[in-house]
Amino acid sequence: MIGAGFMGAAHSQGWRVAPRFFDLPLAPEMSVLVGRDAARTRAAADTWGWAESSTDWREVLERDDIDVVDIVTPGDSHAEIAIAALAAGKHVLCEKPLANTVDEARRMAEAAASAQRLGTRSMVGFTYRRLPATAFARDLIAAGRLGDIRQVRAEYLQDWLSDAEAPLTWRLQKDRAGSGSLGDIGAHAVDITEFMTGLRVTRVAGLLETIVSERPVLGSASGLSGSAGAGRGAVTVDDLALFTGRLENGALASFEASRFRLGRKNALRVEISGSLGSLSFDLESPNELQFYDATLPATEQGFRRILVTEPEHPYVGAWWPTGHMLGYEHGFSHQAKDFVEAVAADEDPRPSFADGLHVQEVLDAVARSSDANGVWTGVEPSFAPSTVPDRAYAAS
Ligand code: SOE
Repeated sequence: MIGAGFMGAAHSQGWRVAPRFFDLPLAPEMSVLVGRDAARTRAAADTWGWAESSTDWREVLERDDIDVVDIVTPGDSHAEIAIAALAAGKHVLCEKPLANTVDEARRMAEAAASAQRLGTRSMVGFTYRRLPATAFARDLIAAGRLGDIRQVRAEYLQDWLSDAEAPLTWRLQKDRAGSGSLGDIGAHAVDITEFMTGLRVTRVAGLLETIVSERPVLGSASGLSGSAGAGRGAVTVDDLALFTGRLENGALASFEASRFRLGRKNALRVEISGSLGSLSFDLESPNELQFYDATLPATEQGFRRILVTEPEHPYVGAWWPTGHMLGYEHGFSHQAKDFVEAVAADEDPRPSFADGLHVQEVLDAVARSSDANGVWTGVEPSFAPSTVPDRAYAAS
């Protein structure tokens, strides 16, 4: 695994736990954790369960005993590491968003397509697809329970930047993170919409806004690029992304990504309305799905809360007895499980790098729309080796 920050901890949990709950066809061995600082990486490796640590990812890619590379670094290094790892014949799991630019993402998707011909697999870490409730929502929609999809509202709301004195970090620097709320959390809103509905976003119109343009710099510990010393530094990404999307069936979707919605801590919310019913999900209540079934008699209609905690629900059977809750970290175990199973079965896991490229193209179209004062902008497909709708791929 390359990268030793917050996502490193989350992915480590996934790799460590998945084989203990799921009967996997291959046993993942947590070999090497790679980070920039030798002492901190060694300590993280010990805490998270990696056998070795290193500060040189290139050297690690040369090793014959490494089969899988998990990339959890900031977006500015995804392309270089992923392309090198695929060229070295390693299966690659890469954190979202796939890259910082469409160009990088396209090169990654091309590398993945070449590697795929040699049996080397790759996948993007849109982990929220792998919660029981979101996977079950996808199943209900694929089974036609909502009828024709007519409207979607998808938002990802956090508030950790509301304090104008919160420090500048790499997530607020365009050269490191690519974009702000748009790529960090808006990418999830786009992916979960496409995953649940099986419909792609084809056009967008939106606006990006930077609400606090300068923040305190905390010195060398900040992980900032360039020569940012102490003092204040510029925020070079969006804080708020608001956009409308046209789905491929003609339905409209509204999207919001903000890290300034005070009180909303991690609210990835999706509400999908069709001709036969509606579904609503909120990550702040991750085990629940609200389902409105308009085929019931008018006297019995109403949103009902489905607790997605039964062994019959996706992924749940491997965990606790009926009715016991799962949380944020379980998505990472499910991600590790699905990835290992796909590798063992010689299949391409989803979301593929081509899927990740498509999300990048949506983000890019939103940025272009915003630059043009919110005009409708086409999502330009630059490369499409894998266009199989997700529901055709039995990920759960
Ligand atoms: C930070 O905003 C962050 O950790 C994102 O980077 C993740 O993708 C999201 O799952 C939670 O919030």
